[in-house]
Amino acid sequence: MPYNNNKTLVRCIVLAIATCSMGTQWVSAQKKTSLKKVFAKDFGIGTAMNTAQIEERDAKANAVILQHFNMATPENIMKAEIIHPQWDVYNFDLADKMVAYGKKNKIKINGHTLIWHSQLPAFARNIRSVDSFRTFFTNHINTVAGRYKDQIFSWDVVNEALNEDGTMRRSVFLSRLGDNFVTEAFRLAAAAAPKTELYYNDYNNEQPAKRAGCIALIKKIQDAGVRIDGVGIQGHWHVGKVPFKDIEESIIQYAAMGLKVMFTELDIEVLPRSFQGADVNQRVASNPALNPYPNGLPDSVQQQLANDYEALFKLFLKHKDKITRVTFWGVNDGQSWLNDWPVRGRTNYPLLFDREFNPKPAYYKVIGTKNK
Ligand code: 9MR
Repeated sequence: MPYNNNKTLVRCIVLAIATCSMGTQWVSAQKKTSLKKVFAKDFGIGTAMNTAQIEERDAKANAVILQHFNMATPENIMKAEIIHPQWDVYNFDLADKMVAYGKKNKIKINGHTLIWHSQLPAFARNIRSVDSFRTFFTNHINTVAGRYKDQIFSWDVVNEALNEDGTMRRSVFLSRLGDNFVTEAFRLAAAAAPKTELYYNDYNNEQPAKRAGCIALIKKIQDAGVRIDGVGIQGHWHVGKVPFKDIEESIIQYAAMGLKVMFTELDIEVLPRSFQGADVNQRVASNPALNPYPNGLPDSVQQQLANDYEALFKLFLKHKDKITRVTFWGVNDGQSWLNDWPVRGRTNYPLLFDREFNPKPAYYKVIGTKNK
């Protein structure tokens, strides 16, 4: 019996040492690599941040953010609905916290977003008079861009003003102000925040028809003598269907216009969906067939995801002279908006870190692109 007890004890000790050393290895593997360090000479590496992260209420997320990212975009809290809820009421609380977080941790903040048809406060949607709407538009940009003029690095001045065929989206801004509203937004932002970089941001603007519309829109701003510094390609793509050729062509064409090119909301989703893009108004009813991996991602899909991310970063590195930033739309899979869109309550896996904040195979492939 004592012999058996001893054997058990020895086994326990061996197991404890092994577990401990695996833990140490995991921690040191985590410690060793860092996205922002690996790509330091190539482009900035960003993440979207939600409220809990901005308020540092999520310690694990905070550790990952500090280790891997040197740029960040507030996922929601600088949108008009939150920052400007009523005609003469602004709520800068969380935006100020985000700015302070960036300053404290040497993370450059991209403001998102001044003018967007979605997440508009109800009062703005209901303004009927053109003059009043123009006053709202002007006050909003002056006040918000003005407040952060020396504190944030860049603004997505206008977000998603285009349809898939490259025509202007029939938004409340278009109907009240006409199609010059984009140029006017950039003119106001440039005056309110002269040192902040100013970008136009959209999804699917790597697709040929929408890209042509985007180029025409930006040319209009440039021809008016108004400053625009760059274009954001959001990068909401689908595993196995990442449009590499269109992305490369877009990087080349946008850069040829003198613009900085950036990938602003990158994620690669793995769940079934019958359309591309990121129009938040498109919704699909819940159905178990649309949520095939509630308990984990099969290896084959995990590998495909890793390969897509690898190919994407190889492409980014090939054009690193034109690309200034790559921002992921979230820190880890659990936080992603894609768990609730276009179908609510699914289990999606679109980012480089899993629900426990462990790096996924895609993470290692991305890091590995620098060694090839
Ligand atoms: O990720 C954001 C999600 O939390 C919000 O519910 C959603 C509401 O409109 O907006 C998401 O972010 C969007 C971004 O602001 C603009 N491009 C598309 C993004 C995904 O919908």
